[in-house]
Amino acid sequence: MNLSARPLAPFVDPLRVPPRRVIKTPTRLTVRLETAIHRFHRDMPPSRVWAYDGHLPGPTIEVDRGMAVEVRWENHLSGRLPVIATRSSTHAVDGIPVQCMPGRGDSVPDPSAAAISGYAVVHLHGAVTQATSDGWTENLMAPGQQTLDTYPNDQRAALLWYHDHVMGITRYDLNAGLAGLWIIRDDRERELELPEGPPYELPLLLADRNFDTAPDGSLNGVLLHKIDPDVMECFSPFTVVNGVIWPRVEVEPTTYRFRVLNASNARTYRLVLTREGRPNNERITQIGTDGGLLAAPVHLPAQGLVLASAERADILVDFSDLDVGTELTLFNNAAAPFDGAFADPSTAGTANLDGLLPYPEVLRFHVIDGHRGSRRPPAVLATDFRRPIPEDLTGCMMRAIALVEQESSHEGETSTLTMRELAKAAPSDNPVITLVEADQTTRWRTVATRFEDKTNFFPILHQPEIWRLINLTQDTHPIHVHVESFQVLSRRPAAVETPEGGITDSGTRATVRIGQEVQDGIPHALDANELGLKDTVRVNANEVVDILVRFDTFAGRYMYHCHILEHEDHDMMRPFVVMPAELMSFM
Ligand SMILES: [Cu+2]
Repeated sequence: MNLSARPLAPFVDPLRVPPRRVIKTPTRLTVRLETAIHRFHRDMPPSRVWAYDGHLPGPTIEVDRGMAVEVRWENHLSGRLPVIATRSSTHAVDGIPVQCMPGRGDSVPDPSAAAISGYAVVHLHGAVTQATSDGWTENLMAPGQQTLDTYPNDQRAALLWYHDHVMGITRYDLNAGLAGLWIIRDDRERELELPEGPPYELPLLLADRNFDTAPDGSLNGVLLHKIDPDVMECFSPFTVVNGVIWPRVEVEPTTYRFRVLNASNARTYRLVLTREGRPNNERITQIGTDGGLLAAPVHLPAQGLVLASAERADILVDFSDLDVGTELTLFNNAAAPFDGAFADPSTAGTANLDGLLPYPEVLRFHVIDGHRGSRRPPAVLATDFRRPIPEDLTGCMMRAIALVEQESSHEGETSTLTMRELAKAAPSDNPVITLVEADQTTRWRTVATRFEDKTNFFPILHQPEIWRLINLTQDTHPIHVHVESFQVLSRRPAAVETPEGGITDSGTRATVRIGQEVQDGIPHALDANELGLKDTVRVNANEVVDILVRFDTFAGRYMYHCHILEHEDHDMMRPFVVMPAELMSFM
């Protein structure tokens, strides 16, 4: 197989903008989950997909803050899952990793996935909603059924997204197409006179996809979710932007606002804009993140804009100095699986087969004639939050969660990833995770490993808490907390020791030295674009991340989980229940 020849021509299809539903008054909408036909590329046959209102991505709901929207989600999905899910018995063929290759090759379709018939549940990621409208993973809607959810939208302006959340099969339902954008707008954003709506504000929903091949080797358009024995996540070779593989975007010589979301199952993107083969990220300014505006505009990190699954960035790109005819190309420069290691942006545009990145292309900008002028962002953006100071943290309850990979005891079975909730251990408890931090040593026993284990986290309304995420694995996990944004307090290196046999079904034995440098090439520090309000945070290998959570609006049962969908489906998800203080004594 010749990977240097692209199986599809890059940058030939124009960028599509999903249909918009702009809402200015309290409204009831109907959105149909439908089987539809979708064309991902001019030169590939159309694909069967599952999509909201038949569009991939679904319609973008744009709503002013405080305008409540009721959505009747109607499930009209028909037929079986429009994705062939396969598992290969080998990692590489002729030295090329199977995940880099289009087509199923020798891999075998999974009959259980082939029987999936369209159960769905919709979650609005980033929304502050009643628990009953949060898309609890087990509250399913079968084809022919519907649910009515209420979204108050009483929260700061931000890019949210709605997507499927079915227990155990979220990875397939998203791969099939069930995702769409939801934008909340508010007065503060309008005071800043930021571009609003096309042509100067455009969403970019990124996702990697693979397709099956016809006997002649050409792509036949059938979606393919492929895993192999060494890599439990699905990493696909083609980058799709708003439903189009490697689109081209015509831009006038002015400032554009792009609302970027990584909606991939597992792939982390490190985006590098290039001009004539050189990195050109200086023309990008980031103004917002998952939870909306940052306090001040920031430059991108030196290596590029890193977005793991579910992370968002609100960026301004200034094309005003460019001649008509100039081309700029956006590449992905992140290896998969991703562990947080630094990558030199000058390598952007090169394939990396070991890093499961055969085609680094994302999209290309063409500068055309039109309005010329640049728009600098104001120096002050958000004024409604500040970074926590030490006094804010005094007396905060701290909860600890270990991210753990447990190898299967059965030959040939993939590992299980779990989020292990920890509690302070008694002297007699064994095994424990020992946390060593400066001159302090604490011991923690494991109190939950699987989703079905008993609920341990009952955060109290209005009381801030520190959640400590301890990564005992060798990969990055983007951890998402439902219902309210949090602030990331710190990202620190950690030397992790897990003795042989230290990880069992119910117990965890490890020593974690927080703050001890590890020679791993990973910059264990917070980037400037992580100092805003986040709902998903990357926890890299050899790392401990502390976040400050506070639930201020709704009591009820919610979830937190890894947003690598193959991990979420294989048990990196746990419930928590927000409680009013006055009810705690009755528990
Ligand atoms: Cu994960």
